[in-house]
Amino acid sequence: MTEALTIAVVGHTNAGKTSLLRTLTRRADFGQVSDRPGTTRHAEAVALRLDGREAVRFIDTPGLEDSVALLDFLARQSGDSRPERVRAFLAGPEARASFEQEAKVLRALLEQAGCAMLVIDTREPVLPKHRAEIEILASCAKPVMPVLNFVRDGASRLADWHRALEESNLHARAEFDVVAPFTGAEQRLYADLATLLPARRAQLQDIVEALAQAERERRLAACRVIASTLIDVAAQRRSLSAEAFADPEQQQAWVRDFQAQTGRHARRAVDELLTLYAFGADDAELTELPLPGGRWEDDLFNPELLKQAGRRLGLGAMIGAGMGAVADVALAGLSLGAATTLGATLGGAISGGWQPLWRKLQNRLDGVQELTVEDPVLWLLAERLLALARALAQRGHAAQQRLRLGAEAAGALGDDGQALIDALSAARGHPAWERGVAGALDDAERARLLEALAGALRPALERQPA
Ligand SMILES: Nc1nc2c(ncn2[C@@H]2O[C@H](COP(=O)(O)OP(=O)(O)OP(=O)(O)O)[C@@H](O)[C@H]2O)c(=O)[nH]1
Ligand SMILES: [Mg+2]
Repeated sequence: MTEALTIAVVGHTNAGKTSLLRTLTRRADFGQVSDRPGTTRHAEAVALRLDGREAVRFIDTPGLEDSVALLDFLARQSGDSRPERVRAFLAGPEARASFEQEAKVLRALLEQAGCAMLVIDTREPVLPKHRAEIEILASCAKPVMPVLNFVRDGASRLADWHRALEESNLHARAEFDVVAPFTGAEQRLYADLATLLPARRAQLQDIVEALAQAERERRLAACRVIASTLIDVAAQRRSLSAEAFADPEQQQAWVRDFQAQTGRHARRAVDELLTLYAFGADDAELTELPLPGGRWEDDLFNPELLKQAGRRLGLGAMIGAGMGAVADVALAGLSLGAATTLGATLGGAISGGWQPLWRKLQNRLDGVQELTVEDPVLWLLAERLLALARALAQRGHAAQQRLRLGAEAAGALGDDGQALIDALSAARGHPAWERGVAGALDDAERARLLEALAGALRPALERQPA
């Protein structure tokens, strides 16, 4: 097996070296990231693992500080070639004194790495210190791949940097925004690296393919998470006896419990999506996904949002049509039925000689009230989980800001929504398909519906938001 490629990540302090590594390795917990200069103090390795093995070994390094003075110092070292002069410097006393930080960087590049990624904050003007940095790195005689960072920032001076790099004979380069990476930027980065490392071409091509495969698998897994949750909620059904229903307090508690249970299904999906995209479920930045009107999962029963979802579903003012019977119960998004659907399901299964038992059951169920969710709730839930999955797929693991999902969730389903809702109606007759209930049943039929729904969700997940 080919040995993992080792890449030293170098550059000026605060250029985003540690941030780049968080994003490339999907490790939000790697190293320390801060606006303070000189955050990373030592060279530290971190691996990109693909298919269970180390594909790339990165070495994060401290920022290069006094590059102009160091370049001058290197020129005065003894040795016939530039790498020899760097070695002489590393063996000398200054590598432990005034150039201690720089020595750590050069040692990592010269002794451990096969190449360097030079991270550049493109908001900075090109200064002599940057040119000196490039000269110093060239002295190590290893391929250097500039990674232009902060390219989405309004202050980015991209054209100046393109020119400066070409003047320094660095013709390959990658553009990146570590906080919000462009789709495919990561794969392009490794593909471009192959032009600098021809001997590693096949290995880098494998990495590109493994990354693409991992992305496809994550996307499919995300669709399955969403599909399974939609089945849970479509299947969700709770009954209440006629007497209990007559008591307003019990009735309201029943509705609240039902809504809370829907919220728990939604929350589980959120947690699973966070884990899938390697954002910790207890990640402080993501414990809340603030939306107008309160907590993410409570909002699923927000009457105004439901009305909007109902309009997108072509239902007009239909929402809550079943609520006329109980004006004192807030039933936005919920349907009330006298256990008829459950009766129908049992009725289908119990035939012939079972008629007497069936009649008994029917009597028992008489007067029993049932709650189920209306289609707009499913629609809203599907839209939000899709929007979340999309946002997570595009989020760099260096992102420092809390993820905010707002109005862009509306419309996430596009034209695929109606078919999805129609397909979900199959789950309504199967209360046992709700995970977590007593007697929950994950049968082949549920699995088939799950796969069909996941397949239907995929185009919507792959579509880039406008
Ligand atoms: N918006 C945005 N912020 C970024 C980007 N890259 C880095 N940052 C921020 O820039 C600051 C410095 O990032 P670090 O990753 O700590 O930089 P570094 O190069 O490792 O810095 P030292 O360890 O001090 O040498 C942090 O506040 C990051 O959140 C980017 O592409 N976009
Ligand atoms: Mg750092």
